[in-house]
Amino acid sequence: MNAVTDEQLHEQFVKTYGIEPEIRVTCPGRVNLIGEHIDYHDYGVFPMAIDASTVILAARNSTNNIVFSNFDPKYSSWESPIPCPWQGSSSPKWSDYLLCGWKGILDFEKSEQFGISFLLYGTIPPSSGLSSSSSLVCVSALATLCLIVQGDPFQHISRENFAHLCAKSEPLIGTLSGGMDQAAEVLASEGTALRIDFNPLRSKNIELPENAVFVVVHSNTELNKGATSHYNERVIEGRIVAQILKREFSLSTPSFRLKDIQTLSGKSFEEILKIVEEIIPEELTKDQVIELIGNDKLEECLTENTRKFTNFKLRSRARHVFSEAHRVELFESACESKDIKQMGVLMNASHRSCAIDYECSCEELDAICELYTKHGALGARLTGAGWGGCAVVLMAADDVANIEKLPSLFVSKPGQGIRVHRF
Ligand code: GAF
Repeated sequence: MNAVTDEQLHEQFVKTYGIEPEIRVTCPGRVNLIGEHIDYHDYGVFPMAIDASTVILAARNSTNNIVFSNFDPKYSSWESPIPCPWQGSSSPKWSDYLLCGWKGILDFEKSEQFGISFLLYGTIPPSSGLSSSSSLVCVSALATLCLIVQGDPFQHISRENFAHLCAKSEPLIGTLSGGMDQAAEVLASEGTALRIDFNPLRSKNIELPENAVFVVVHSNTELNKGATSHYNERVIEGRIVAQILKREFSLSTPSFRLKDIQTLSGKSFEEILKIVEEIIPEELTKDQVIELIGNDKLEECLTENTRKFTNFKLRSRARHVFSEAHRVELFESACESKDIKQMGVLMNASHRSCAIDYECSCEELDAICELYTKHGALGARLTGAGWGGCAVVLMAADDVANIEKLPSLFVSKPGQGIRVHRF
């Protein structure tokens, strides 16, 4: 679809609903530069918002219906009278993501349901690892909030709490995702990448070196159909590792964070890594996990949809998490000292770790990374959940001409976070 102007969207809203929109919310997608699959273990990540975005126009209506329509006719409209009984979906459509954000805010505000009309338009390629789904949750949540409260919504709830709320609402559609995507989309500032940390959620803006160019490249495979199940499997494997670490290091709660372990055990980073390699088994069946940590602890790890898993890879997953967390720290330092070569080295190592230890890459993503590296990329890695979708490539500004003929999606500059316009 060609880019649509604000005027066209406005016109479409009036034509569809016969009323004027009250609010426009715009939310960017994100590209994660490094720190993959570690947000849900409370480790820091390094994303930036991108120019592509999702836009929603919204108004209260007097029909007592919740109505969602999409500017793109390939997505059919969705409608429900109120009270709408929606509680989640395990095979989500675009409208289910909107319902997550809508429900999250109504619950938070303890608000009655009211008639609402949404018109959506988006330029973030779906199922591409650029977080189009979280942007749907965020625009819907913010539009709903703005229809409930007056003035600046972020005076009512901080951006951090809002991002956290959106992240907590999203698992209603079945993925046990962490909080990176919503945080990146809500907390981003134009011109800088973000270092985001969790529990509690916080972020700092990080200037990227001027000669660093990040290119987003589509592998031309959408996130594969098994991605949600693979993702949830990784989350559960991590929770099992955290249970083993809790027992081994006498932690008060299951934790993957080396800092927590270090504080308690007084051991060095290297000593702990060595112990972890020794005490975490490579692979266990469900029965073996029960033998090791007990059925009650395994139950604490599982959710209704993940009870079916019967085999768990643990040691290589833990290796990825610890090494990736360490790479994020090094990437931040390299960024601050404008060492783009080192940034590239870390991105390549991250991709290898994702592919080998975390097994979340695919042939097409590996091929894209290899192709760009052959053409002078300093670093190339999958971005987002993996199993399809996009890679992010780091080029030195002087070398960008080398890749002009390669299939890129866009060159990305750090974009602005979610924003609201009241008409
Ligand atoms: C998806 C999830 F939504 C994020 O929370 C994060 O885990 C990412 O995959 C992998 O780093 O985008």
